Amino acid sequence: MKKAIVILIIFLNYTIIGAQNPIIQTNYTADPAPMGYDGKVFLYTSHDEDESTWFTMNDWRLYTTEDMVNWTDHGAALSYKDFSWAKMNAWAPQCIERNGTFYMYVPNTTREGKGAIGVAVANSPYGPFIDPLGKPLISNSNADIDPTVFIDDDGQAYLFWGNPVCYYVKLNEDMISFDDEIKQIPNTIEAFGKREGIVNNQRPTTYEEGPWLYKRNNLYYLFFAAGPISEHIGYSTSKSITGPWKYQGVVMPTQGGSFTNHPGVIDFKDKSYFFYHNGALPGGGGFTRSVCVEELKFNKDGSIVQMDMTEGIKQSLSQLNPYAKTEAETMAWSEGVKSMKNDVVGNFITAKYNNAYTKVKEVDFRKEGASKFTARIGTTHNGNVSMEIRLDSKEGELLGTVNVPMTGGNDRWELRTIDIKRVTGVHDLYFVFKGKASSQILFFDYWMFSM
Ligand code: FUB
Repeated sequence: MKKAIVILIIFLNYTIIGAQNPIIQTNYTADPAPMGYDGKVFLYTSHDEDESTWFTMNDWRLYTTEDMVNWTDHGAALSYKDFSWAKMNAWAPQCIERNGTFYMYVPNTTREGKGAIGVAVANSPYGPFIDPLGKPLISNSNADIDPTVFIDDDGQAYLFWGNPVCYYVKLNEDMISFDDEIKQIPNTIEAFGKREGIVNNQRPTTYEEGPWLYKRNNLYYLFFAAGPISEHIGYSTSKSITGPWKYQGVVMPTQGGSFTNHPGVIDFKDKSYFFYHNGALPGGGGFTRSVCVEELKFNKDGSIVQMDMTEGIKQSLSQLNPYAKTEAETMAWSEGVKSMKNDVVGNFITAKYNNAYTKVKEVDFRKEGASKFTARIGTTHNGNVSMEIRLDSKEGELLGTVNVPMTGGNDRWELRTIDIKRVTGVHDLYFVFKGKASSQILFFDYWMFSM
């Protein structure tokens, strides 16, 4: 009975009501680090491996959006293996742009077993990122996790990080070195609020980990994952980035089935957004987490309107053009789908089982309408593998069915064009994958409509 109720809740949550959270369903993701750049949100995340029972985390992934509802998977942007000195634990990252160069700050465990923060540099937000130092940027203590980077209006960059205390240092203009001494924000009740529950001398305040810096109307905000565990998100403010910080309260209470949480905040296209993670996907939990986003609102006095974890952002910021090539790994929602990458086509998706699907939100076919559909697609299975194109729900109006050619592998693809029932106006688009195989029913790389 209990199981049936849980299944019903998941069904109502994700299928009927059309939830957008968690925003990534094709992998377990955590520790969101959003960056607004060039009209897009670049969302870097850490990555919980499937079926993890510990923090089994090997790489950092990248997702982008222009509309806040359809996200494109760019695969792994960086791995701990890209740092010669690192042996594991690709934990919470953050990337920032300075003068056209991108700097990604990441924690790793060193080959000697110590916590450390490295920096990787790229000419593009998509990478490739390389380690310019060949050694950690910070190797200060075992508290060296969860870096957050911030460039103030005067051009001075700062790195903040740490668990169970918050350290900070001024970075040099090259962003990969520092001359200033490392300081610690005094871990006082005034700065971070008093921790509830069992007295813990090492953790007297709510500050736990995962700091994130943000500035609005000349006020600095320090968001952080707060204890006791299971974590909630709290925040402090200051008129100066070096403090003193004043604890302001809870941003998001403990919710969502993961014992950690992690904030990431940006302004994008005239709104502010709060990213976090929970354990809400099927199979999710403390070591199989998923990134979500809410719109962040402020009171008139600059304080933050406390948020619950919700179904997420339902209104797209702009409509998607179906007459331009769109990657199959661009989606607002999916079930039973995994993203993959190879050297032949880059990122693509595969369907894990019959009736797996992806949804693309708010596609504008315009008054003129479309009557043809093209996809790069393939399968390793003989016969009866197809992809249905439907409108507005998984069972909605059928525009057409692509019979998927047996190409023999995801290194071999065919471009298929079919006639479809004419479609006009704005619709959510569903690709529903059909086939009898028990895994990897088909491979799907990109699609476009034509008139
Ligand atoms: O994802 C690994 C660790 O869990 C992060 O570094 C913390 O912030 C917590 O989310």
